[in-house]
Amino acid sequence: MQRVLPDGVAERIATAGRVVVFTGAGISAESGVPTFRDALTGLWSRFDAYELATPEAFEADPALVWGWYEWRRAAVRKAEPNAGHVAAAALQALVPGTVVVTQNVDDLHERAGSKDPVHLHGSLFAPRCVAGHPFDAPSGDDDVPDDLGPVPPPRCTACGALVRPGVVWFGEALPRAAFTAAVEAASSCDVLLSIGTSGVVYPAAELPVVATRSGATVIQVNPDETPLDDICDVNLRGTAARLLPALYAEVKEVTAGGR
Ligand code: BJW
Repeated sequence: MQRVLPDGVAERIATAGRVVVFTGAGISAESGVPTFRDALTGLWSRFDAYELATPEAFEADPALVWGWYEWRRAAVRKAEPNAGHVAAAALQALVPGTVVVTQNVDDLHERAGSKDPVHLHGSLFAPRCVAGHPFDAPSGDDDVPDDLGPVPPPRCTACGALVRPGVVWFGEALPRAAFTAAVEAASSCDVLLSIGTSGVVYPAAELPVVATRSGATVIQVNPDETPLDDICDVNLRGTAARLLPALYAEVKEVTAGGR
């Protein structure tokens, strides 16, 4: 396999006490899950994902926002983890102390075998009512049509309030335990891999900066430039499904004593 890492970086990862694999929507792009920057398709093409992911949008039109999340939930159910998710899980198994921290609300890291990924922005699979009661997601999602439009959200069986997606929208606080774990991991790691994130949504985008300030080596994997380029020690230009397996193979070779 073609080498992608500069000299010494595979050794640094292989011998790290702690590695943080920090991911964004780009890692799921090659599984067919659209990123936030991608234009939406079909019935959703006249909407902007960033504008739908707000409490104000849900308040103004709950059926519109709930329908969009149902459509996305069905799309994720049909998607499979790609080689990038698989390599992230393999790296976690290879280098003890590796933590996966994701901004994604899909479950592709878990399905690829990553252990206890930290979800900073919640999950498509944990809806709750607006008063905070958990709600059992309906089964039979595979039957959701591809052209699903607005759908009125269900009502909470405990209190009758509207059910909303269990995700973090703009202006909402990140789950405290997840964010604390992520900051702790970023400030104590030796290496942070920032994969497939535009690095513009805060406070998650602070994590690579926290790692840099703490003396970690920060490696970015992204086909495009991002605002994080300047603080990264290594910028690997390309897709996660192509570059992460190559990165993993180099680290594995080091741990096997091959270099
Ligand atoms: C590939 C690829 C391939 C493509 N391989 N790569 C400081 C400064 C300025 C503003 C703020 C600030 N602090 C807070 C704010 C406000 C705001 C914010 O950040 N605004 C900015 C947009 C300006 N932040 C918030 O509101 C946060 N809350 C908060 O701060 O609360 C304060 C508070 C405290 C106490 C009480 C109350 C409040 C919350 C942010 C929540 C973000 N939520 C979303 C939606 C989640 C649910 C859902 O999925 O629907 O999270 S928005 C969206 O952005 C989603 C993502 O997780 C997140 C990040 O996006 P990501 O993952 O980077 O995706 P993209 O699409 O942007 O980029 C994809 C990248 O992949 C690109 O770079 C491609 O090139 C690359 N790519 N193919 C590798 N194959």
